[in-house]
Amino acid sequence: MEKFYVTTPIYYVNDVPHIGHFYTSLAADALARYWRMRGRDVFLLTGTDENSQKNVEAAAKRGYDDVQAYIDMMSGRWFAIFRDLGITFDGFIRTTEERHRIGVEEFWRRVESTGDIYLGEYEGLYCAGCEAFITESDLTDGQCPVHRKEPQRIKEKNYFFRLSAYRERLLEHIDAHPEFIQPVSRRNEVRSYVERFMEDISISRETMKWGIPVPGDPTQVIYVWFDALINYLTGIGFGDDQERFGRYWPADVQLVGKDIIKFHCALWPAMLMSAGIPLPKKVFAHGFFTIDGEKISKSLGNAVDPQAAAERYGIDALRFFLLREITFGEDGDFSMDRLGERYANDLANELGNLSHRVLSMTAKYFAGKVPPATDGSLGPVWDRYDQAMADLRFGAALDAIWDLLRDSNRLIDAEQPWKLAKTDQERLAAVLYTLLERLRASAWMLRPLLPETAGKMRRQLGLSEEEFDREYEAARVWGGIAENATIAKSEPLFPRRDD
Ligand code: ME8
Repeated sequence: MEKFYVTTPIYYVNDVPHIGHFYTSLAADALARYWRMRGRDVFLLTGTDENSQKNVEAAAKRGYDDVQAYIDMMSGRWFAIFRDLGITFDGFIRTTEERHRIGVEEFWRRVESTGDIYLGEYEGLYCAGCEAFITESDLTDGQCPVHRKEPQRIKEKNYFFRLSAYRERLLEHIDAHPEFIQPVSRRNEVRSYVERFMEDISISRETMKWGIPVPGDPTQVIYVWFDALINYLTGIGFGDDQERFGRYWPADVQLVGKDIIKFHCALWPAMLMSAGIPLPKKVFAHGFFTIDGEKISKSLGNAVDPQAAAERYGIDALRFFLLREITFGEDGDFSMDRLGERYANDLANELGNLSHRVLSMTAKYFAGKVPPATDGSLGPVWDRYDQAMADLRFGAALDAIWDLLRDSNRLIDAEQPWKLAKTDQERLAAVLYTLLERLRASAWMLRPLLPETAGKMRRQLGLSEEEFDREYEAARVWGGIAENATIAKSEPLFPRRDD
C-alpha cells in the first residue's frame, strides 16, 4: 500500500493555540483525510516543541517552579484542543520525551561522525522570541523587528554545524526538484538566502539549562531548532522503531508557515544530507493571516481562539472559511464578519438550501425513494477536485464542488420540478436522480474538507456507513446513489442564524 506522511510544525507551549496554529493543522488534516479516503497508509504527525527558552519563561511567569510540570500541562492542552477540533493526527511528538532524546542523540552522533560538527566561539546576538541568532543588520532601532525586543548579547563556546558545506548540494537539489519548496515565490526566497547568506551555525548553548544535553558534553544543551526539526524523524520511530521509520520516511509533505521557512528549507535539508537521510519530498510554506487587518499579537489581544470560533459557527464552517477564503500559500485576513457571510451564503444558502430542496422534492414527488436511475455524468468536476487536492489548492477544490452545487441550483430553477410534476414524470425523475447523484458526489468530495457535513449528507441521502468505505475509484463513477433507496427527512445542514 502506498503511504502518505504529512507533518505540521511542532508548536511552542508558551501559550494555547490560536487560529494561526489551527490553520496549519487543519491543512494537514484535510490532506491526511483526503489520502486516507484514497486508500493510502497515512501518517499525520503533530506535536509540541518543548525545549525552548520561551516555555521556560512562560512557566516562570505563570508561577511554576517545575518547568516540566508546566510543559506537561500545556502539551496536554494542545493535544486535547487539536483532538476536539477534529484534527486526525496519528502521532503526537513531544520533544521532552525519551524517544525523542534517543533519536536526537543518534542523529547528533551521525552528523558528528561525518565531521560536520566543530567547536567554536559564538559572539553575537540572540533573539529568544525567534529562538535564533540574529545579526545587527536584522535589527530595527536595536530591536528584533518581529518581537520588538532587544536581543541578548551572547559570547560562549558552542558547537557549530558546517551548514555552509551544503550550499552547492542544496542549490542543486532545489533546482533539480521544483516541487521541493512550494509555492514558487518561497522557493526563490530560499534559493537566494542559501546562495548569499547561509553560513555555519551554532547548534548548542552553554548558558541554557533546559534542553537535550550534547552527547559527550553535558555542559552544553542542543540548540532548540536543531533538536526540534528532528521531531519529524523521531515522531515516526527514528532511533527506536526502525521498521516504522522506514515505512513512512521521507515525508510526502511538510507544512509550515512562511515564518519558519529557512529552518525547514535550508538548515533541515542540510542536516539530513549530513546524516545521510533522504530529504522530504515537499515543504509547503503557507502565508500568514491577520485578524481584521491587524497582525495577531499578544499586546493587541486579538488572537482568535479556534474553539470559540468553532462553537459559534460549527467546526465545518470554520474549516470552510479558512480553506476557501485564504488562498493556501498566500497571506490573508481572518474576520468573524466574513466568516458569518460565508456561513450565510456559501454554506446555508448554496449548499444547505440545495440539499434541502432536493430532499424535500424527493419526499414529495417520490415518497422519499430515489427515483429510477438515469444516465449522466459528473463532468470534469472530480478531476478538477483531485488535481486541486494533489496541489494543496484547497480553495480550488472547494470551488470545483461549489460549481457543481451552483449548477444544480440553476438546474432546479431551469427545470422547475414542481411544474414537471404535473406534466412529465419521466423528466422529473431524471432531474431528481441527477440532483441526488450530484449531492452524493459532493458528499464524497467534502469528506476531507467538511467531514461532519459530508457525514450528514451521506445519512440524509440514505447511504449506509459502508458507502464511505467503498473504493475511491468506484465512488467516482456515476450512479452510486441506489435507485429506490429511502432518503432521510431533511435536516438543515447549516441552520439559519440571526446574526
Ligand atoms: O515556530 N497565520 O512554533 P510556533 C498563519 N516551534 N499561521 C500561523 C500564524 C498566522 N498568523 N501564526 C502562527 C515554531 N502560525 C516552532 C516550530 S518545527 C520543527 C518548530 C502557525 O508555536 C504557522 O504554521 O511559533 C507557523 O509556522 C507556526 O504556527 C509557528 O508556531
